[in-house]
Order: sequence, then C-alpha cells, then structure tokens
Amino acid sequence: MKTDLSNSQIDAFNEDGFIVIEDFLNVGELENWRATLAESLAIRGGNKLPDRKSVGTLDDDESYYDTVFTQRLNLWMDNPNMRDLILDPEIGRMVCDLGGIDGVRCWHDQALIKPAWGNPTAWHLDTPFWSFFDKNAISIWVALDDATLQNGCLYFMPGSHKETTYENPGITQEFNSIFNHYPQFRDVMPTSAPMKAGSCSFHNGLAVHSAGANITPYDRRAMTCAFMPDGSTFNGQQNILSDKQVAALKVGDLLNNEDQNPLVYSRNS
Ligand SMILES: O=C(O)CCC(=O)C(=O)O
Ligand SMILES: [Fe+2]
Repeated sequence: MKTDLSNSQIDAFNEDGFIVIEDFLNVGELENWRATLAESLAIRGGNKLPDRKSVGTLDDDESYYDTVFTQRLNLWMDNPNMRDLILDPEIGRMVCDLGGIDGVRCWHDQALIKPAWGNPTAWHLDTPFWSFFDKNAISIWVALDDATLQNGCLYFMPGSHKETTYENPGITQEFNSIFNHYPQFRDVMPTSAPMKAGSCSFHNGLAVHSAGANITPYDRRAMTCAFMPDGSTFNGQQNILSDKQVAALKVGDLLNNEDQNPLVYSRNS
C-alpha cells in the first residue's frame, strides 16, 4: 500500500475536501482485496448489516437504493480477513494525517457495488447520516475495478466541505436535490475522479459528492470505510446502530465501544 502522504497532498485535501491516491494498492494487494471482498459478500449473503437485513433510516426508498448500489456494511465484523484490510492502522494513520486528528475509530465499512446499468449516486453528504457530528469524519473509497466516466466514478465539488452543514438531503432519485439545500453549489464545476483499479480516494464526509450512472454491462466494485474521530459522541441518530444500542445510549455519550467502533489508529498508543 502506498501510505505516504506529502504535505502538499494534505494541503490539497484540506483545500478541496478530497484527494485521489493513484496506485494505492499494488497488483498483488488488489488481487487480495478483490478476493477478500468476494469472500465477505459470500459470508454476508443478502443482509446489509451483520445483524439485519436493512439499515432502516438510511434507506428511505430501498428498492431504488438497490439500483444505485449493492451495499454491504461492516463486513469487518464477520470476516477477519476483511478486518485486517480495511481496519489497517496504516489507513487510520493516513486519515489522522489528512484530518489533523489524533485518533480514529471505524464508523462503518461499506462495500459499494454499482451494478451493471446501475443508476447514478445522487449528490450528497455523508456525515449527516451518521450518529455523531464531526467536521473531520473522513472516508476511504478503494476502486476494485477501474472506475471510469462511463461506469460510475466519483465526482466532488471542491471546497464544498467548508460550507456545508449537517443538513442532509439524502440519496434520492432526484440527482440534484442538493441544490434545494445548498443553492450556492449550482455554479460550481465538479471534479471527476476516475481511478484505475487499486487507486483510492479519501473524502471529507461534509464534501458534496456523487457518482455517475453505470453505463456498462459490468459491475463497478468499491470497498470503502468511514472513519470517526476518536472522542466523538452520540448525536441521537440511529443510522446503522441497532435498536438495542440506541436504547442504551444517551445523547453526548462517547462512541467508544470496541466491538462496534474499534480504534483503528491513535497517535497516543
Ligand atoms: O460509490 C458510490 O457510488 C458512492 C460513494 C459514496 O458516496 C461514498 O463513499 O461516500
Ligand atoms: Fe457518500
């Protein structure tokens, strides 16, 4: 893995809210990530989460969502091989360097497979979905197939993370509904982020982003993970937490349960 980050890459991430790392994985690593994803999907079966079929509040219109991507969350929980890959402390260190933070926990990993002929991923923010508020939540998105302008690569609105709030338009069938909440982005020219298989991006969860339709007969596979700064607290939103977990939490409680949100990297340890 190419885990070194230069100061200019860190500066670009802070300025734009995203960064692409070409050839993050070498050929052998890419092969391993693909095989581990296939293994994880087979273990998981049809459930989106380890303990249940759907995400509840995340998917208001599940049948439409399924045409945007096949989504499987927290694969690390039921496959130790996936845990080794996606919760690698080296990735956690990169996230800390990019966000200028001291430690990170896993919020959730997520396989996102845009199926052949899949619909586009509407412009959205990530952080407002989640059960904590933090301006430095960061996701990694690893391309396991070439992600192209034709099969649904990512697009970002540079600098948008500096202006957005926790207001969430969600991922709906209306590709541009973000402009109802943030009309100032109507005039921004987005950056496309095509990536060769094995390349990756990091993005701030408050950066406005989307992905195109998959106009090919092949799936577009990506493995992603959302990282939460260590010390984040519960904001009252359920997101991927179970009813039981939510019942046991009060707003303001630390989200530091190692079985749910393991510490991936800390500068202090
Ligand atoms: O892969 C996609 O289509 C969308 C990815 C995304 O929104 C994310 O990783 O936050
Ligand atoms: Fe997203």
